[in-house]
Amino acid sequence: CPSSPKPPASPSEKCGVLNVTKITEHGKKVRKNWTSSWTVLQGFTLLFAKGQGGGTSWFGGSQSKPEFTVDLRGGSVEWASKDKSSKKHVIELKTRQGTELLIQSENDGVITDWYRALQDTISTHAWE
Ligand code: I3S
Repeated sequence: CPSSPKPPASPSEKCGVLNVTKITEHGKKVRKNWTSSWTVLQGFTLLFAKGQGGGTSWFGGSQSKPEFTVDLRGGSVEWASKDKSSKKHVIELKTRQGTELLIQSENDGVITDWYRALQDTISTHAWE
């Protein structure tokens, strides 16, 4: 996180711009709405802020309120199957609360790093 006030406190701290859409909310299917979001992984929480574009903002700045947060504890992450999206490099994230998100980047290095970070975070079970 280049503009973070302090260096990342743990390997599970990560941020960048990703394309995101919800596909299910509280177990119910919702219409896709792909948006480019400034995305931050902090501990067991994934935060999204809309339209941060260049990736130079940080939460706390005037235009950088988290729009949406996801609790990763007890969730799961996998590569989305082709029927979930026609896009390339799509991660499917399911939360214990019944929210499903698709997370995508055109850059496969970027998305692979996110996949690993999310997988690591979820698989530690360190919150237990
Ligand atoms: O799974 P879907 O319904 O094919 O998802 C596409 C739609 O959400 C589409 O918007 P409309 O609801 O206005 O048709 C989006 O523009 C597409 O990006 C969605 O599909 P992909 O394959 O890009 O996730």
